[in-house]
Amino acid sequence: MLFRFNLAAQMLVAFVLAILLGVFFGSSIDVIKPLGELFLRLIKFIIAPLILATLVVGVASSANPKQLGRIGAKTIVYYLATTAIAIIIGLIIAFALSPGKGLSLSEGGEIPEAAANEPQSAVTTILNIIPENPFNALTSGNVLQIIFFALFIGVALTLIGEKGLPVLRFFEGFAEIMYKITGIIMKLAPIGIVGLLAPVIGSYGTSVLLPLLKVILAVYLACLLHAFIVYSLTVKTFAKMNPFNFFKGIAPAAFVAFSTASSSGTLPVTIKNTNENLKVPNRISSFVLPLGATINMDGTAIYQGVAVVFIAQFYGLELSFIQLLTVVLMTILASIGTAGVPGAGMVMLAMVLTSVNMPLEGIALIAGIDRILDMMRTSLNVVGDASAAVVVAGSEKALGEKEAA
Ligand code: DAS
Repeated sequence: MLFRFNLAAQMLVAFVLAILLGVFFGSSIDVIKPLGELFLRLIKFIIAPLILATLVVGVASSANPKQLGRIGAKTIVYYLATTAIAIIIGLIIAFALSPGKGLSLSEGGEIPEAAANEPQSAVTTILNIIPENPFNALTSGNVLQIIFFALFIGVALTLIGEKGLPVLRFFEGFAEIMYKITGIIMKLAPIGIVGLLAPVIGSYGTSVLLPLLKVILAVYLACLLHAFIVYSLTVKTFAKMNPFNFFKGIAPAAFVAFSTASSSGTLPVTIKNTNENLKVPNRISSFVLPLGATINMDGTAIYQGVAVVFIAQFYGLELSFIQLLTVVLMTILASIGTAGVPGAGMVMLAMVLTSVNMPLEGIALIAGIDRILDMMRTSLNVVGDASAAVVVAGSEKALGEKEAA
């Protein structure tokens, strides 16, 4: 019966079940911790190959503006700039609300060893990004070094052109395989949620749930602020479009994204709304939107910024300025590598946490509400893609142009 529900319902049922188990069995519910360990290990298991494949493809399909032309260059710059603004808004709201502050664990509770490492100096952090042996980086799961390797492969692939196509096709196939594996692992998320969250409730009580409401509030508030401030400004400035008309035009796709939590699944509606309601010619939307569904995820960046701050606060860990800069860079790269499917942002959160030495166990705290967060972040991802199409079309004076027959 349970498996007839869609994943969203299963994750919400698992969330409630985890709370009930934690309340009724207290710390003796720790016996099911291995279920949570299983889910976390599966997420760790795919991180390295997922980052390598998705970033190579993401960079290779967008790194060569001259190949993509003026429209491509404008699109990439817009995507990177709005994602950077998004993560900064996310961090500001996260620190303002401080969802993880004042929790029991921050008074000297056990901190998973991953986070115990000393924060590194700026120079060391930057130098350590460069792998002395990229294959060693892959086998040891050194996230920053894998990203460095993937970025170089992606850029080099665009520079060698024809000769690189077989390799690019390999990575495209590899990325599809990794997306499929991510989808399979996400089907186990309900089990992981029970195994991860029930012991947390059992040990710390339901007091840990209040901060989760603040996490939801922080993500929703940051997403709404980003949409109504940043996208209103960009469509008004670059396309002379009334923001009200923009949001009204893209609303159907935003609601589909909210209910499906999948940018890729919403893409047909996004293209339809952008072409028909926002008057973007198909020659622009057919390039900008599919690319955006793959590499532009402002909502995901906001979510990851809020999650990192919450997890650091929960474990009573400080985030240095260098670590915050790393979070900004990682979330931009994570949004390039995140698949447009439900829960992908949570899987890539492991990469962001690892890059700043935060414990992956922190994912346990928010896995239960991931679907609630995913709905809003995916909606923003889609609206952000549409804003790019409008801005690029506006800058090309192409809004409302007659389509070639
Ligand atoms: N659900 C993903 C999407 O479709 C975003 C995410 O998981 O962060 O955009």
